[in-house]
Amino acid sequence: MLDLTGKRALVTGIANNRSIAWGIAQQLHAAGADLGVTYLPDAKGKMEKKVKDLVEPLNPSLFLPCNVQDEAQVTETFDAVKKQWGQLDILVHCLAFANRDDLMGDFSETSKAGFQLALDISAYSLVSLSRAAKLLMTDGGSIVTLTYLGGVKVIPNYNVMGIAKAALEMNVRYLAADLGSSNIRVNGISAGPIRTLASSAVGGILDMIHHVEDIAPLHRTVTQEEVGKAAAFLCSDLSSGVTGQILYVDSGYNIMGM
Ligand code: 0WE
Repeated sequence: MLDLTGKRALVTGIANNRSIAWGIAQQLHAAGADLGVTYLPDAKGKMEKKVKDLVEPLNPSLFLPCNVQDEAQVTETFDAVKKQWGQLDILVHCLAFANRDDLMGDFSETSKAGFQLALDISAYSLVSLSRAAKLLMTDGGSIVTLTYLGGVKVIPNYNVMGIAKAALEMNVRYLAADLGSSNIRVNGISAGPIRTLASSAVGGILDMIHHVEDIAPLHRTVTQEEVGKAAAFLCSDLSSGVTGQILYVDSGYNIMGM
């Protein structure tokens, strides 16, 4: 059985009740994990209130602001984890951002600043969080991130995020190789398109969902719960021999050529 009792899990990237990170947090909680939750702080504290109310039923032991663009906030987050738990078993990375203008139109128009922003938040952040997590994963651990097919194949308008996801997927492999000797596993889940805050801001997401329903072997989209269950597997001892992998949770869409 999948049992995460006594495991301490830090979950990033919950923005609202449609977040894939929320689906993952619920599954980790259901499996018995003790949760820490980070949120993206904003000037008015709206996100803090929203996420705090959402996660309250999961009784998180930690609720921390963490903007990964600010290295000091990453340090403070893991200082707080160390103080509360002493060690960490699970890190869930569900962070991505690109400027909206860079998720439409000509890819060749992507600015250096937009490129760097997308790569910083969506790819480099896995390196900085993993480096900090490693120091606390003294009994080994599991790190899971979220990726998308657009990092492997060209998806119209995904543009700079595709480059960021390609970098993220290589981060998974290099981090897995680096941290394996500490018995820390690093894996990615490549989720099919789901309606979330991030994807709803994208033009044509409904058309993409209908395309998946037509083409994918399961003829439907996946849910946050299904991604959460796969994440719980990758976080648990059931996947003890699995590292450096990208697990597709996409109704099988990625296998199709036509
Ligand atoms: O990784 C993503 C979305 C990531 C994302 C979304 C936004 C929207 C709002 C990153 N940055 C931003 N910035 C914003 O201002 N997905 C896998 C969902 C997604 O996004 C797409 C997709 C799909 C699928 C963008 C274009 C085409 C398809």
